[in-house]
Amino acid sequence: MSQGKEQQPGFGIKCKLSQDPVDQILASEQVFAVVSFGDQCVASGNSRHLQSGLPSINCAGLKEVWYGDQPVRHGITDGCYWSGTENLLFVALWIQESEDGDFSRETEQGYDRILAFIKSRGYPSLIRVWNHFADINAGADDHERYKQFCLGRHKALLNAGYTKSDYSAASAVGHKADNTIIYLIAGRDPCTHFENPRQLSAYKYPREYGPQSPSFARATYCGANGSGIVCLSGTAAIIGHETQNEGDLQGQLDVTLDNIDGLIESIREQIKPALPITPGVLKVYVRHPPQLDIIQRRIEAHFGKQVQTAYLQADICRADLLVEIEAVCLL
Ligand code: 3EB
Repeated sequence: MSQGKEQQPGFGIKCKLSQDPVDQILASEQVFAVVSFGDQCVASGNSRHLQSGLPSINCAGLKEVWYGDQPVRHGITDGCYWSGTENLLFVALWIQESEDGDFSRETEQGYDRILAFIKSRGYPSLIRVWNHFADINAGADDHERYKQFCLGRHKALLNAGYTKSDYSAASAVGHKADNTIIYLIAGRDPCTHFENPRQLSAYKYPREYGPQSPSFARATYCGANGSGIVCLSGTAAIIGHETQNEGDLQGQLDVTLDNIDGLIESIREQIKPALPITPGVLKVYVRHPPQLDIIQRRIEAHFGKQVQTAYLQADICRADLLVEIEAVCLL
C-alpha cells in the first residue's frame, strides 16, 4: 500500500489514557471527549466531559481521551452531549431510570434519541458504541437486565433502519452507579465491520441467550488509505456462542486472548495494511477486583507493558464471564 497519500481530514482520530486534570485536557480544541473512570455515571456541565460509572481499580484519576486532528465543534442538543469534526461525531446520552420503569423501553427510547441525533447531523454510520448500566445480571431468565437492554437496543436500531451490516463494534458492561450511559462515535461515511472467525456473530446467538440476540459487530475499521483505527468490541471467553472455562480465570484469559489475536489476524488479512495492527489502548473489564493481579500479569505478558491499559471494575453481561477486553488499534 502506498504511503503518504492525501488523507481525508478528520480521520486522524486517536485514543489515549491520561491522568491529567480534565480542564487541562479540554484546553485542546482537538479533544472530542474525556471519559473519566469513577463511580459516578452522570453528565457534567461540559459536553466533552463524560463520567461513565466504571471505576479504575488501580489508577486514581484515570481518563480515556479521544482526539481528532482538527478543532471540534461541540454542544448539548436534545439530551445529546456531542462534539464533532467534518467526518466524525462523538455523542453521549444518559438515561435516568424511573422507579417502576420498563428498562427495555427506556433503552429503546434512549437509542431512538441518539440515533435520530446522529442521522439528523449527517453522521449515520456507527463506528463504536459503549453501553454502561447498573445491575446488568439482575433479573431471572429473559428478565435479566442485559437481555432487556438487548431488546430495547435492537428495537431502536430497527426503528431507525439499521440492519446487521450496519452494526458496529460495541461494549455493554455493568456498573454500580445510578444512570445508564450510551456513548458512541459515528461517521459521515460508511466504515467496515468485522466478525471473529472463532465466534458466532453475536446477532446470530441462539434463543437460549435471550429473546433478542445482541446487535453488534466484533470490530470496526474507520479510516482511509490504510490509516485510521480499528476498534475491537469487548471480547470474552466465548467460542462459537458458548462460554468457556466457567469459574477458571486463567482458562478464560487463554480463550479471550486467543479470540483477540484471531480477530486481529482476520482483520489484517482483509484490509492488508502495510503495517501490523497493534492494540494501542486496552480497556479490561474485571468482575472481581481481587483478581486484578493475575489478569494484569497475563495482559502485560501478552501485549507488553508499554500498551496503555485501563483496568476497570465492571460486571460482564454473562454472569459466568470473569473478564472482558476491548482495544483500540492503530494501523
Ligand atoms: C459477547 O461476546 C460478550 O451487547 O454490546 C461483548 C461486546 C458482549 C458487546 C454488547 C456484549 C456486547 O457476547 C458480551
